[in-house]
Amino acid sequence: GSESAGTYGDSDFVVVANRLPVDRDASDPEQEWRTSPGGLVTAVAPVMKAQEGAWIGWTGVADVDFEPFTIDGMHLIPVTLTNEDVLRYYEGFSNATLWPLYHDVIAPPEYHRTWWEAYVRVNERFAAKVAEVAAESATVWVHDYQLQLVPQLLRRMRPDLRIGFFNHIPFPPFELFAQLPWRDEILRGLLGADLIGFQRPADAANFRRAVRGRLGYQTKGSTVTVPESGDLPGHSVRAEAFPISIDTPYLEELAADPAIIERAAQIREEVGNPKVIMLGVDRMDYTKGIRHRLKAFGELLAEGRLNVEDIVLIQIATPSRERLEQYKIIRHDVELAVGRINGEQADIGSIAVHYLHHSYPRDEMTAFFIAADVMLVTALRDGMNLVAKEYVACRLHDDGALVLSEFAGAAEQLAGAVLVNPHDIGNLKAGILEAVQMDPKTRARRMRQMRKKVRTDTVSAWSKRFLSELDAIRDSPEAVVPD
Ligand code: ADQ
Repeated sequence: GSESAGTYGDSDFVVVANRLPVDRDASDPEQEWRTSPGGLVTAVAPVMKAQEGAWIGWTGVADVDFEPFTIDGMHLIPVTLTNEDVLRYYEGFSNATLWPLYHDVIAPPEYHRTWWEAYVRVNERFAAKVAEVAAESATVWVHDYQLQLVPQLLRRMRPDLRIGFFNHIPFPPFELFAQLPWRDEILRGLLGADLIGFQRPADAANFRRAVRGRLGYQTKGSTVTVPESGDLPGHSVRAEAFPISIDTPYLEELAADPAIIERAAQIREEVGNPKVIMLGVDRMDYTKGIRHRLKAFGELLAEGRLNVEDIVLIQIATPSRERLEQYKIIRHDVELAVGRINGEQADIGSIAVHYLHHSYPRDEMTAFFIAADVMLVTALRDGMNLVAKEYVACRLHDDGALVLSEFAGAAEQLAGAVLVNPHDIGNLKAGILEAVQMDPKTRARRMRQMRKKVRTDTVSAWSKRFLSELDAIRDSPEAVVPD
């Protein structure tokens, strides 16, 4: 903390994300908080605990003000969202405008001025909270597409801060991004950061191209030069790839736990001890390619190329964004497809698709990963996809095969996977068959290669690399404070 500036806060490290890493335990009469699952949480929680910093975000409960609290060694600072904010900023602009636009317009993005106004208002509220709690020259790490205006807002209020931004989802090609009525404001918002991280080099390149094309700023390599404007001095911003990863040592520990291994054997028994268990684990989202996966599997069964007595598919789909129309549609389509396949292909005692629309604790999820001979990750577009990496981390005996979409960021990292184009059902079917029939030696070689990757590139290596690059960019932040 700082002694010289009484208006500054105490936190030297601040994480800012739409959601705090907690959920209300509805079954608990005391209404306690518990740590919640999810990509971003899985990625950042270990870092937060190690740093003893502050995390600013929404609790998930609308219209209620909460006091800051501490859980699992993390200092959490709630930002309040009203019901209207949730509808317009979160479900609207974040998840019905930006999410589909940034995922190749798989679903049509909706553009509404009232949603944009709410997005601006909520981003301002987050930025003001950061400005209040951050110590002088603190490091602030802003996460994801819901908060793209925070870097610039923060730079105006607190030019002493080191600001990093990480985008967890893809950054779209310029021709798609250019649809956004507020494209320039979003680019300027992000450029308030000192370092902007993306999942893939292609995402960083898309961003820099949009900056050149829309704002006319110069870029050289990964560096963007932002000229001075009004009362804001010019500065440079680095935009480059930092592919996110997982807590591999922790998952390996779980995968070696005798109770979890026993549970995996039990799952195998319970689904009828088939020759092959295939697994899908996704949020119920139209970007994940669940329908395409089911179509391919259904056709393989119908054509007799796979036999329902030998193989089952376990499809776990976590409930997600359930009030949005596009999410009601995908759930309906998935459930229709599962019902069809089971109706046409299954028999008493041999179900084809076990469909589970729940969230599971990490232990149970690990047991599923251990039980699965073939993992199906068939996203139509995905920033990274942590599930692919989690499956690999849990295969301690170098067995099992991964079918992986070339449109997931993970495809550039997991060279041992069977890569597929999920839009091409023929190709997807061929990939599934290849994985099912792959001989054990080939499986072992390919899995070993992928395991090596997730053992080196852990989530802690990821955050260390991001934060040390951020440190290096502004090692003397005092120099930029205007007099
Ligand atoms: P997501 O779209 O949520 O993340 P993903 O990367 O697969 O996608 O992360 C999902 C996480 O939730 C995984 O850790 C998974 O194990 C867990 N999970 C999924 N279903 C579950 C269930 N039923 N029960 C319990 N846990 C479940 C976003 C981006 C991704 C990017 C991450 C991290 O869309 O592309 O990889 O952020 O940056």
